[in-house]
Amino acid sequence: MTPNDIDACEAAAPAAAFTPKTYKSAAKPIWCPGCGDYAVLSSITKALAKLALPPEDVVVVSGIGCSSRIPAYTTCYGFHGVHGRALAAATGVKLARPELTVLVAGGDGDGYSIGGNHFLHACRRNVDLTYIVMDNHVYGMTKGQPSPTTEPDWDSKLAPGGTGVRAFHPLVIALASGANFVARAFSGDPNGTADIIAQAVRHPGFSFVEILSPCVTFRPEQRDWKEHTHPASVTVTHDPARAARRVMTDDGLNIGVLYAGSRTPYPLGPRGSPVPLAELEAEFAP
Ligand SMILES: Cc1ncc(C[n+]2csc(CCOP(=O)(O)OP(=O)(O)O)c2C)c(N)n1
Ligand code: SF4
Repeated sequence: MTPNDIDACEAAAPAAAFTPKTYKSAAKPIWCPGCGDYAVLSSITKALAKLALPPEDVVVVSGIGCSSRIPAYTTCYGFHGVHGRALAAATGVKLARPELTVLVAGGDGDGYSIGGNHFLHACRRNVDLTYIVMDNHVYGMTKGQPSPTTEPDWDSKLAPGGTGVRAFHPLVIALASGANFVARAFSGDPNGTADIIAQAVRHPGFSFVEILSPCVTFRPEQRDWKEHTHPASVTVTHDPARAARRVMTDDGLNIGVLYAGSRTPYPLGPRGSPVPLAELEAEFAP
């Protein structure tokens, strides 16, 4: 074949199809057998295939935890950073490269304990990111300590009799802080979760997807989520107060897109005219 023949063949070939496999790296996940995070990884790859996003146009950013291993298992660009700082790193990536799709992934310990403050301000800023939290109500990687979403009476070797401390409510916090899209998903429904993630990516601004993802090792009873999760009986609302009232009073197991807002996302281009550095230095000169 001459180079011209090759050009002609390429022109005639259909555009490269994106399948979930396109986004799966050769690295083999080391999660415990049965961990919910396997299915979340699969949902992320299905969502990206549905959106037909070239892997090189997607960045997956995480902190530390079993769930935060996700970037290594994808073919997208990845950043596995420090514990609780994934949202800060992701915000920097999006501001520097607004044309990229930025997903942030991690656990409830990473996102709501050490990263709690960053979570509030990411919701407030409303930068166009998709934040996926695999919530198993425990620190899996460090062997079973209670997390902010752990039930107060969960009895374990590390917290005998339970912590007695009320659980954090991530969806209400997200709504109160300004997240522009709020959904709850369940890892046991990978197709439904993929659909929710795809909607979250498409929605402008800060999208928050809380995924119930069982830790079968330290919370084996979470296998029962399969029997108890159910589709939300209400349709999505655009009113944050209404959404907050609903999630404050629901059973914590209803699945679906619960809120879709219309706040203007944080502007990604340059803002205002930069002040020359010399001028600023002069102001602070002794
Ligand atoms: C600054 C810092 N503090 C504490 C740790 C220890 N640490 C690693 S992962 C983790 C919690 C992980 O829990 P979660 O985010 O819920 O993820 P999971 O492992 O359950 O997926 C902690 C406390 C750390 N790596 N760095
Ligand atoms: S410890 Fe829990 S969260 Fe971590 S891989 Fe095992 S099952 Fe998953």
